[in-house]
Amino acid sequence: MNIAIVGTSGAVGQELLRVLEQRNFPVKELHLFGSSRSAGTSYNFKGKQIVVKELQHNDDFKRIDIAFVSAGGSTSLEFAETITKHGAIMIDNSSAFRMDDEVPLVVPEINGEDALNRPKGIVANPNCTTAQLVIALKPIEDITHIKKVHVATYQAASGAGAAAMKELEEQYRELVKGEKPTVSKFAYQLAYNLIPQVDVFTDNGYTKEEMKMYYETRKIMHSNIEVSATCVRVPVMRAHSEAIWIETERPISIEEAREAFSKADGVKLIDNPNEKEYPMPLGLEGTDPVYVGRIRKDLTNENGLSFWTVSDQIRKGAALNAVQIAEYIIKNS
Ligand code: 2RA
Repeated sequence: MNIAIVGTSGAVGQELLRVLEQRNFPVKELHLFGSSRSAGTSYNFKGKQIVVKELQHNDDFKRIDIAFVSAGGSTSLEFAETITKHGAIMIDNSSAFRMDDEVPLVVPEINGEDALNRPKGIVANPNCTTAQLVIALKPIEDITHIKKVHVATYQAASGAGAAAMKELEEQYRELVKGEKPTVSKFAYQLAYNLIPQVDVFTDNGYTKEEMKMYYETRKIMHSNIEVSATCVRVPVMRAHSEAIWIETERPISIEEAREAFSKADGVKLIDNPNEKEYPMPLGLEGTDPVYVGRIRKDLTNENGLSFWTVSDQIRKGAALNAVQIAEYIIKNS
C-alpha cells in the first residue's frame, strides 16, 4: 500500500509512524506531508529517512491508497478534496467530518463495518475521550442496553499536543526555581492544578469536548444512549482517565461485568482493590489497551454500575485507532 501521513511532526503523526512500523502495516511507499514550517525535516521509518513535503493542492496524492490526516480541522476541510480526488481513502483524526452523515465515525472493535461505506472517501477517527469510552461501554452494551452514562474525564496534556506536554514539564521546572510559570497552551497553569474546561463552552454550559462525547458515542454505537460528561485537564503527560457511571436496562452484577471486560476486544482488566491494583496513567503510556478497574455497583441506582478507565490518548485515542481502521478496511474489502 502507498501510504501518506499528513501532520507528521505532531504528536499523533509521530505515533502513526511508530504504530505503522510496530504493527508491520503493509507499507510499500510512505509519503510524509506537513506545513511549510515542517517541510524539509525528515523522519525514520523502517530504517529509511523520509523527508516531509509541504502539503499543497496538487496531484501528490495520485498514487496514495490511504492517507492518515492529523493536522487540525481546518487543514482536513481544506485538503479533503485534494487528498481523496484520485481515490485515496482519508482517515481523518480531526473533528471536521465526525458528524457528517456521509462520513463514518469508527472504532473498529465496535462499528468497523461502517468504514466500508464511505461516500466521500473519508473515515473519521473519534475524539480520544470517546474512543476510550466506547471501548469500555461495548462489552456491557452486549449484555444489556446502556441507557445513560455519566463520565468525568481526567485528560492528559498530550491532548493539546506535544508543545503542551513540554509546557507542563517546563511549568514544574519554573515553579521549582521560584519563577513565574509559562502559561500559553492552557487557560491557566496546569502544574499542581486541574482545569475543568477542555475546548470552548457551548450554549448549554457544556464544552465542545463534552458534547463530542455525547454525539460521537451515539453515532459509533448506533444507540440512543445519553452521555453527560465533565471534561477536565489534569497535570498528566499522555494517558487519559475516565470515571464512568452507567445506567443499564437491567441490573448487572460486578461478576458479569468483570467477565465481560476480561473478554472484550481492546480492554485489559486491572481490578483487584484488595491488592491496590487498578489502572493509573503512570506506566501505561505507549500501550494499546483501554484499562478498566474499580468496578462496583452504583450505590445510587440498582441498575447502575461504576468503573474507571485509563488509556493512552495518542495511541487508542488517535494513532492506533486510525491504523486499526485501515487494517479493518484492507481485511474486509
Ligand atoms: C484533548 N480530546 O484532550 C482533546 C483533543 N485531543 O485536548
